[in-house]
Amino acid sequence: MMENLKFGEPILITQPTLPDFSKYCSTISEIWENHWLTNAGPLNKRFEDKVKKYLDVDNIASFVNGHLALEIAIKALGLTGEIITTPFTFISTTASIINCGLKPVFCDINPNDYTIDCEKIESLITDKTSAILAVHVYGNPCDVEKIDKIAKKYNLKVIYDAAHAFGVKINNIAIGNFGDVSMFSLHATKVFNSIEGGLLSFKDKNIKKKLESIRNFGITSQESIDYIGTNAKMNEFQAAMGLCNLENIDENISKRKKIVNTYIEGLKSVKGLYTINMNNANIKRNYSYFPILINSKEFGMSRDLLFDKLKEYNVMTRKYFYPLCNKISAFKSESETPIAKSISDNILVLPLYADLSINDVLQIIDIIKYFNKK
Ligand code: T4K
Repeated sequence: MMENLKFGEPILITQPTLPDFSKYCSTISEIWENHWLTNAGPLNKRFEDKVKKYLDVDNIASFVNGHLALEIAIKALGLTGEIITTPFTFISTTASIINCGLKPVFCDINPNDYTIDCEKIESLITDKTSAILAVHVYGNPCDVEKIDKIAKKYNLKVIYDAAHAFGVKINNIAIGNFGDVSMFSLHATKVFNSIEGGLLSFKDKNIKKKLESIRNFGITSQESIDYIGTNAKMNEFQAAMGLCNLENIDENISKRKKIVNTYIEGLKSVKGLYTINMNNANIKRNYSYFPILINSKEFGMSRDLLFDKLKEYNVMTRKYFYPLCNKISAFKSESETPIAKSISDNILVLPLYADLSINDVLQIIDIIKYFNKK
């Protein structure tokens, strides 16, 4: 152990961004004035308006969390049968399909940015397929043009799990404008948080009422319940956090960018360690995660051993996303997705959050380099 490299306190994979305390207090003081806590309150409405502008989309609805938003999107689009999706994601994506009584059909990913491999989608389409649920994993945009072409050809709906992609743009078009519906997670661990929270942006403004009704038990008016719904309303404390954090979002993303560039520069000479190419000029990124891929032979140590060793030095990394969603014990799937398996077995996500100091990043790089030399 190189004692001088060990952190005194654990460096966590992430740390939520919090607004100035007095700012939050003054925002929530409105709740005491108007005695409105949840169920589409005034702060919630203000938040929806502001975040819609920030995300540069035509239609938006807010939810208590991203996961329920995803389930509600599936229900509101009236999907049935099978949905083609990626196994390389957080379990929420797969669970949303299964919880709605549908079958996830797993498509392999591409090895460059780990999003769904569009060349492999068509061979998985059957007469039961109703949609493609793709994930902009780590904020890397899917090939939205190819997915759109396939969806049009086979008359499928497209949902993007954009949980990681808040603020991302492709060719200056905000990412929530692609597909039929996009889901953004506003969980504490995300680039932008409302404590817990979720958003759906959607193309067809006619589904707005349905989405809002399903999030409120299917109630459409005091005397009519037109859908079997759930309770997925964002409360006023969440909306207040969203409003406050929205003011700092651009500053946070630029701090994250600096951290990511420091990692990339510091790690580029490390043998057997690969990072995603971030140099596509047409993509505006949000720097939500920093994954590294370990080739154990070249690096001299497996991903799992590196994970353990970094922990000894108080660097808390995560194996996002391991296990793969088609290899979990709770859900048996026969599908084989070799590229996703190899990425999932060798990926490690390094600590990244706006307030992580550059000195700490440099120290993490030194620790990784130290193991690389051994
Ligand atoms: N789709 C995708 C692709 C997703 O990644 C997610 C969520 C969803 C859908 C569903 O959206 P939500 O329903 O969550 O809005 C975390 C998050 O809980 C989850 O939101 C996220 N993806 C996933 C990738 O990461 P865990 O199990 O890793 O969380 P946990 O509790 O281990 O926290 C991670 C680290 O963050 C810890 O080191 C501690 C730190 N932390 C966490 C919290 C909550 C803090 O420092 N403070 C905090 O308040 O899932």
